[in-house]
Amino acid sequence: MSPTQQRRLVTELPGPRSVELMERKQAAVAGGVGTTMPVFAASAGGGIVVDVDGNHLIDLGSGIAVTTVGASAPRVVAAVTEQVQAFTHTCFMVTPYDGYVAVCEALNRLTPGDHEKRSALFNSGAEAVENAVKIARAYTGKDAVAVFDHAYHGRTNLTMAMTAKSMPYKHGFGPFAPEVYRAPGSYPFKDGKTGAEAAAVAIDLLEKQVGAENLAAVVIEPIQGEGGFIEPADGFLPALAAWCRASGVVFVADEVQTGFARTGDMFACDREGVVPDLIVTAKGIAGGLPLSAVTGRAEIMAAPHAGGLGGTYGGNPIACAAALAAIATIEEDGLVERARTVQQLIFDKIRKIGDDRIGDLRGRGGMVAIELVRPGTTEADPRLARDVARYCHQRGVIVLSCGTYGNVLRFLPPLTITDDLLDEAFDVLAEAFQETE
Ligand code: PLZ
Repeated sequence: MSPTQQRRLVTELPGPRSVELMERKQAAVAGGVGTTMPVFAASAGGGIVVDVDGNHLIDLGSGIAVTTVGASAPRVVAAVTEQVQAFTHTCFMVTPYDGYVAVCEALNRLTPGDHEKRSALFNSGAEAVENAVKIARAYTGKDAVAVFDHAYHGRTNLTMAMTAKSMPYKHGFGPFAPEVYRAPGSYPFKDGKTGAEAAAVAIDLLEKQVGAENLAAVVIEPIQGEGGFIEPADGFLPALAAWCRASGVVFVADEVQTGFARTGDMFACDREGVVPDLIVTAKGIAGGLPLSAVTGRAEIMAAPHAGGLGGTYGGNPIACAAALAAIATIEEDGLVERARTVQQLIFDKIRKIGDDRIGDLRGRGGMVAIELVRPGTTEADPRLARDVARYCHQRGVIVLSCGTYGNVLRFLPPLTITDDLLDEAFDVLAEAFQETE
C-alpha cells in the first residue's frame, strides 16, 4: 500500500529511531558501505519514502534511478507475491521457467533497432557490463575495451577499471583489469565542442593509441550518470556508433541508469536513433528487484560457447515477475510521456531559482541535474552542492549529488511522483539556495 503522498516531518531528521539504527549500523555493518542520509526507511511508494520515525520524505532519488514505477508499484507487488508463492528459485540453468524468456522477449522488443536480438539476464548492472565485454570479446576475438572520461560502470574488478573516478570507487582496490582504455567524451558545458568535434577527438585517440584492430568494444553511457549527468552534444553518439560499425568494434550502450523511460524515451539511445550492438540494462527494469540484462544483435549474442554465460541467480524468477510488471506499468501508464512532463516541471522550477551559482541545467526526462560553480565560471563548487543537499535532506527532500568534482545535484524522482510533490520539493531547493552562502 502506497504511503500518503505528502511531505510530513514529525521529528528532527534523523529521528530517534534512525539514530538508534545508525548506531547499530556502525557496530554491525562494514564502514565501507556508506549512506547518503542517516535515515532508515520503513516504507516507500509513489514519490514518498517513510522513515522509521514516521517522517514522510519526498523522493528525488528513486534509490539511484531504480524505482521508476515507484517502490511499491501495485502491479509489481502483485506479480512478486504471486511468484514467491509459486517458487522462489530453481536456477534457470537447471530447470528454466517462462518468466526469464518473457523478460528476454520484452527486452528484444523494446530496445533500439528492429534487427534480430537475443538477451541474457544477470543480477547487477556491473555484472551485466562485464558480460557485455565477455560477449564482445568472444565475438570479435579482440581484447581492448574503450571507455570515457567521467564514466561509471560499476565496482567489480573489470568495471572498476572501466569507471573513471578513483575516490571512492577504486582507491586502494587495484590492480585493475588490463586492456581498458579511456577516451575523452563530450561535455558541452566544459569543452564547448559540437558532438562531431568531440567524437573526432575520441576516435583519433582510439585509432592512434589502441587501434580498431585491437578494440573489441566501445562502452558508453548515453547520458553519463554518476559522472555528473553529462549529456553529450548532439551527434556525438551517432558519430561514435558509425565509427564502431565501420571499424568492426562492438558498440555497447550502458543504459543501466538511463533505461526504461527515465530520460523521456524508453532508452536514451532512441532520441538520436542510435542502435547499439549491445545494450546493458538494470536498475529501472524491475521495480526495485535485482535484475540486469545484456541485449544485442543475435549474431553477437551467439558468440559465447554454450554454458559460457550464466550465474546461479541470473534472471531470478521473482525479479523476472517484477520486471514484467514494471514494464507493463511503464507502457500502460505512459511513463515515457510522464518523464517528459516531469522534465518540464523541474526545468521550470529551477529556471525560476535564477541563482548564478547554477552554471548548467541539463538532462532529459526524469534525469535532470544542476552543476554548481563559482558564478560566471565552470569552476566546481562541491561545498555548495553538499550544503544545498544537506539543507534539503534536513527538510525531508531526498536529493543526490554526483559528478567527478562532486558539484552536481541530480534529480531522478520516481515517475509516479505527483506534480504537487515535485512542486514542493523544488520550493525547498529554491529555499536552500536562498539560505546557503
Ligand atoms: N552502469 C551507468 O549507473 C550504477 C552506483 C551506486 P550496479 N550506478 C549507481 C554506487 O555508488 O555503487 C551503474 C550505473 C551505470 C553500471 C552501474 C552498476 O550497476 O547495479 O550498481 O552494479
